[in-house]
Amino acid sequence: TKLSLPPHSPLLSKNFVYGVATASFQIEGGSQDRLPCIWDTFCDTPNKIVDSSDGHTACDHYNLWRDDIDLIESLGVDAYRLSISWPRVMTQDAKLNPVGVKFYTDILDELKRRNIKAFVTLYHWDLPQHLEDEGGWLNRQTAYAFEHYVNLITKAFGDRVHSYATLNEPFCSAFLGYEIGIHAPGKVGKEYGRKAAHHLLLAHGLAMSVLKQNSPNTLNGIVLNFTPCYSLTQSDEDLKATAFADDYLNQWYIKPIIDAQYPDIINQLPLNHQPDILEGDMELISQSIDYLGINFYTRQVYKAHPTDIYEPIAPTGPLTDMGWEIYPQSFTDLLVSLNKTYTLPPIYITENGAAMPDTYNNGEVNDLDRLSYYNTHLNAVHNAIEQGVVIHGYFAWSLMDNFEWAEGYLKRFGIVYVDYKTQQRTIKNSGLAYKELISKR
Ligand code: GBH
Repeated sequence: TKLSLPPHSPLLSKNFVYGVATASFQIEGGSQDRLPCIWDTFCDTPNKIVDSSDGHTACDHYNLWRDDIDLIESLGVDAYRLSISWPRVMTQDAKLNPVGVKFYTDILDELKRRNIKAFVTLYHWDLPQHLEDEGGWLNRQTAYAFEHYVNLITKAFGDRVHSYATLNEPFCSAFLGYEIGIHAPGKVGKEYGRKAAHHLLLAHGLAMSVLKQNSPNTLNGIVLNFTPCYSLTQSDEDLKATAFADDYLNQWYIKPIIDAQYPDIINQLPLNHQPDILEGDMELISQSIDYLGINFYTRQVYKAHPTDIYEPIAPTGPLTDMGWEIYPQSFTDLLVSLNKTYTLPPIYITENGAAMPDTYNNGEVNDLDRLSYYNTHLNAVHNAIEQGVVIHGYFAWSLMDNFEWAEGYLKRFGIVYVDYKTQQRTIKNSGLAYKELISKR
């Protein structure tokens, strides 16, 4: 029932940053005070969300944020990673919405007062619906709309923020949202995914320029997710298929940022699947970042597919409630291999965690499986640092149970339990163990 690391681990030093993470649409509710976004529309579309739920109330953080900051403080964390709802802080005619801006400046002021570092993500998937109506991330203009929003909001926030991330997981927006359609806006087509990805990366680049101007003293970067790819066999065809999957799903988002180019497989794609890259785009995208945020949950095994290129193999090993394999070694392998492949700035693990069963007993929430996931994965981070990877912090996903996108409220990732009837929060045993680890440093 404890999180334990080797004695003298860098993860036990005071300057290693521990935090908890959330995202606006997943916790806030309070939708009456903001513009509609693509996730509102997606939730209103039949058969997209497993429990037919939506984000209109969620964890009611919109009203309960003061209590939630108390909760965050009580965990003893150094940092809180939150995201800004673009549709809350901007109006349809591209001006700041003072009500939305005040919601966040109040939160940021309160965090500052309590000495909790604010890690602010500027886009965690809640695109204003009116921009989607103009084509969303398939429209290059959306990148410029993002640049404009980032310019206004970072000026409004002034010096309240410790770190900015331009985007959370452009892979999810592009691939899940515009290529296979299981996330908002639910577009399906191989001709869409790469184009959306390029406009997202362009938006990142444009926003980086703004951040360098408006906010030179914050730690500015991007958050990418990685699902490391393993080949089922050592046969040439399986290895080749797996390498393709890795380039298509993972390297596609980091290589342009660090090396100013897409993976070579771009030349194997049909012309109408390729993005429109204009002069100057790759320079914008590859500007230096102060840190790289990495989100990690699981790995995936592949084999060659007779007609398509690669085929994912259904995992067998131990699984989380999401059906994702628990394979902590792949976390270490991923970090070591990224460090070998690229010249990287310091890394922050901006999300790691698991949906697992909780049992409520006498005011105690027992979630031993989640606790053990955290234990093995924190040790995986330790092992990566031992092998030379520079990692400055770790954020648990998530602070509390919340709207898990297409899974609705059925999957629980929190280290704090949320009773959605009463909105009561209860720190789970994993949360208590996290708190203890942090305080024992
Ligand atoms: C994150 O996405 C999000 O940032 C966060 O909002 C979300 O709540 C959290 O994770 C939990 O889902 O799809 O079976 O092939 C992570 C998304 C998870 C996408 C792992 C790729 C690979 C397993 N990634 N997934 S599978």
